[in-house]
Amino acid sequence: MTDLARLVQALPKAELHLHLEGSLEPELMFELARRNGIAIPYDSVEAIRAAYDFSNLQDFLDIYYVGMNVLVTEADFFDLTWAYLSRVHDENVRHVEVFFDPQGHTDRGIPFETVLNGISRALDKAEADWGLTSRLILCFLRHLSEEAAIETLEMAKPHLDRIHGVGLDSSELGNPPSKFQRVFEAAGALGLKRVAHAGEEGPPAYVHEALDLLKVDRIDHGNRALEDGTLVARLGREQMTLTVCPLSNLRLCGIKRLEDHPLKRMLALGLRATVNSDDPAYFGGYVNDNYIRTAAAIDLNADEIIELAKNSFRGAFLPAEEIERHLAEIDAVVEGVSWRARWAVARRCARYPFGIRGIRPAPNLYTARKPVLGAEHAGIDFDFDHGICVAGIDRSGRGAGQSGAGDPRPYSHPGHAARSGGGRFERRRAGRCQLRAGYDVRREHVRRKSHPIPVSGCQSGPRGFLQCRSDRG
Ligand code: ES4
Ligand code: ZN
Repeated sequence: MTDLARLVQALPKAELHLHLEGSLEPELMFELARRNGIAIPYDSVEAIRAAYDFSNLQDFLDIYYVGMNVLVTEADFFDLTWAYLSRVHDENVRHVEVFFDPQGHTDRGIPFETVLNGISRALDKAEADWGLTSRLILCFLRHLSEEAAIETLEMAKPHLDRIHGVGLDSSELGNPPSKFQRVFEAAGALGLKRVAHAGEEGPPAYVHEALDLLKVDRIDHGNRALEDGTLVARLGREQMTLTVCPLSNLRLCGIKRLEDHPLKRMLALGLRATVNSDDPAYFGGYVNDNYIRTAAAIDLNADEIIELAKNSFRGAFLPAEEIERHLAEIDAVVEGVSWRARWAVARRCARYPFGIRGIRPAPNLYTARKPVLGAEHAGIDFDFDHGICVAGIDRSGRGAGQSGAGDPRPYSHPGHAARSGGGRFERRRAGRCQLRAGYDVRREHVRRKSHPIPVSGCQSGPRGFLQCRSDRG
C-alpha cells in the first residue's frame, strides 16, 4: 500500500453520491440473472465488463437500465445494497447517502415496497452491525415526465420515515431542472431534502436552475459550473456542496485524462467539493479508488485530501453535532502524528466501531501482530495522542497486541510508554515496541514475531477494550 493509499484508508469518510443500482457488480448481476431466470445480453462476467466502454452519459445509461433488470425480489435489493455497504465499510466510510431509481423498477412491475424494503433492511443492518449511518435519496428519472415523477413521489409518501430526500438523475441534456419544478416543490413541502445532478453534461444554466427553481441542498457533479464565474462565486459564497465523481467523469468522457480533472481547481476556488464514486461497478472504482487515483493524477496534497474527507461530512444531511463528531475524528486521526508519520498512520490503526473513552476514532486497518500463542480474540486499545497503538489481551490472558512494530515514527519520544487501557507498551529500541504488561496480563514481557492478523467483527469488550475476531486462528 502506498502512503497515499494509507492516508485515504485511514480517513473517516462519507459518500454522498452513489447510485445503488450502479453498484451492481457483474458477478452479482450474473448470479441474480440466474437466480431469477432473467435473460441478459452477456454470456460471461468478462463480457459484461467488456461492454462497459462508454463515450458519454447516454451510452452508460443504456447499459445501466439493462443491468438493473436482474433486480426482482426484496432479497436482490438487500444483496445489492449489502454488497455496497460491506465494500465501503472496509474503506473506512462512516456515513453514506445513497440514491435509488424506483422508476427503473416500478416500470418493470416491481412493487415500490419490494425495492424499499430490501434496501432499507441492508441500511439498517449496516448501522446496527457497524455504526455505518445512512440516508436514502429517491431519484426521479429526468428523461421521463414530471407527471411520472409526481406519481413516484405519491408512492413514497407512506414511507417518508425511510426516505430522506429526492434527487434528479438520468439523461441531463434536454431535460433541464425546470421540467421538475413542481415535483421538487412538493417534495420540499413534505420536508424532504433536495439534490439534483447538474452540470455533469449540462450547461451552467442547469446548475442555476437547480439552485433557483429546485432549491437544491446539494449539486451532484457540478463540473460545468466552472465555466461561469458568477456561478462559481455563488457556490463558494453559499458553501454549496458539490458531489464530484472523478472516475465517473473520466469513464463518461467528461474529461480525456484524469490529469485534467478540475477537482484541485474547485478546492482552490473555495468550493465545497467532495469525492464520490457514482456508479462504482461501471466506472472502475469505489470511493477510496476515486480519492487515490485522482490525488495521484492531479497531485493533491495531504491537506487537500483531508479537506475533501471533511467536506464529505460537512455536506452530509446529518445533525450538526454528528458532523462535528466526524470532523473531530478526522482531526484526531491526523493530529498527534508527525507530518511524516501522518502518511504511515493507517498501518497501525485498529478497527473498532464503538470508541473508547468518548472518542470515536477508528481508521480501518488493523495490523496488530499475531500474539505469541495464537489468540483468537485480541483486545485492542488506542493511544490516540501518539498515533496509533494496539494492545490487548487474548482470552487466555496472554498479551495479544502489538504497536507500531517495525516503525517507530509515531512514537517520537524514546521510552514513551503508550497509554492504553490495559496493555503497556514501551519503545525498547528503534523500530520495536513491546507489550509490557496488562491489567490481567501476567507481568511478563511478551515478544512477538511479526505475523499480521486480519481481524473483523469488533465489539466492545471489558474495561474499554475492543474485541475483534481474528480471521485466522
Ligand atoms: C448516473 Cl453518472 C449518472 N448521471 C446521471 N444519472 C445517473 N444515474 C446513474 N448514474
Ligand atoms: Zn450520479
